[in-house]
Amino acid sequence: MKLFVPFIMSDFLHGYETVDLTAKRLENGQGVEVNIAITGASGTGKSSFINTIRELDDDDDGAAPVGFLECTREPTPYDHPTNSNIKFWDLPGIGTPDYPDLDTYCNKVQLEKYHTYLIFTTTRFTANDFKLAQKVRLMNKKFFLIRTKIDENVQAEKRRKRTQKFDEEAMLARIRENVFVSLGNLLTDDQDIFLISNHDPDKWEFARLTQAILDSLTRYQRESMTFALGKVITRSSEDIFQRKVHVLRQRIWKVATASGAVAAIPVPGLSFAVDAALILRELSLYRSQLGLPEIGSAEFVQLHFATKEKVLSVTLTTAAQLSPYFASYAASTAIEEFARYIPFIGVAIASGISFSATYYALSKLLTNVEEVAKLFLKEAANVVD
Ligand SMILES: Nc1nc2c(ncn2[C@@H]2O[C@H](COP(=O)(O)OP(=O)(O)O)[C@@H](O)[C@H]2O)c(=O)[nH]1
Ligand SMILES: [Mg+2]
Repeated sequence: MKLFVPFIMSDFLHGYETVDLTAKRLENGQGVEVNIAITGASGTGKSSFINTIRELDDDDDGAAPVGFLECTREPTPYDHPTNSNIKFWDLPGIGTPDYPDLDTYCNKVQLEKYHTYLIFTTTRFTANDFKLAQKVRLMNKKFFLIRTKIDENVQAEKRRKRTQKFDEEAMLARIRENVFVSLGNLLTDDQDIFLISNHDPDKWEFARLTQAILDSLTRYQRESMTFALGKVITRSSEDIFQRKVHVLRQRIWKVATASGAVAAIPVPGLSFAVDAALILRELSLYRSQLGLPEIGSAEFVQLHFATKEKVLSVTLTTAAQLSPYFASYAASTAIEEFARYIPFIGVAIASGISFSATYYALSKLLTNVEEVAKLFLKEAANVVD
């Protein structure tokens, strides 16, 4: 236990404020705002993209209106349904009556306030798109060029080449090259061009785009944004799944610190004090983030018996069910109970034990949820095939 004492001691010397802050940050990265600018000419699929990444249908409540021809528009923020700190800003196109030129546009949409810029285009890359890209580069910020409606290109090309062999890779390479050339020297890497369809987020480069957005954010922003990605995207990309595991694992020490500071609730059967509610809440986050189905849901009911059992094994709801995860810490309980009677140092040692026990339990729980989620995804994929 000695290992943890200096760490916790320094936390105590900093007072309870750091702990309060940690507890607040634990709430899904609340308090960190992420503004993502969605821009480009009208009809290029900006609103559709916002709906797709939020996993909403176009006619769902709160979805961005899709298919509206040119209309007077203000920049409109769309909150992510589970994290209002993430805002996708549907920006109007430059050259419309209210935004006749780039300067007016930049002032009205407050171009400098965004963290990441996505410039949308379909068949024609316009002069305004070019100017906007130039402006973002001048602000020393990153932009991505999004070429939408790839599904339509694929369909058209297939129709045309009915009798010959259709080479999708070659067609995609051609589209990428065209966009890259239109950008002059504004982009140095053609991998900053993303070929997507808003109607098929599990195809082409939709998943790669979501990853690139994450990469462009700071660590705290990345955490909120990663958690905001929904089931469809998580399940369609192994990479996003692994990123979620990674972000959840990085959080463990923060949760353990918060738990170490409020050691209060004994774990039944172990006379052992940890913040069980905090651990159970975190476990529930692991399950929902890694895409495990709710017990009793249609998806759950269809699973094989063995998989059901596994899903149930990580669906804990009471402090008593956590006991096995602390079993190897039982031996140090006596030290903790004793240490409580020694002021200050005693609190630090007691907290140290809660910290390490919580850390240990969360690591184990996350590993288990990861394993079960992979098993579940494999089974779900087989059902689709
Ligand atoms: N086939 C196809 N149609 C799309 C795609 N993205 C958007 N659309 C359609 O294009 C039209 C304009 O889309 P919208 O999102 O309103 O464009 P915005 O004006 O840029 O916001 C709508 O009819 C959409 O359904 C796509 O990736 N593939
Ligand atoms: Mg729109």
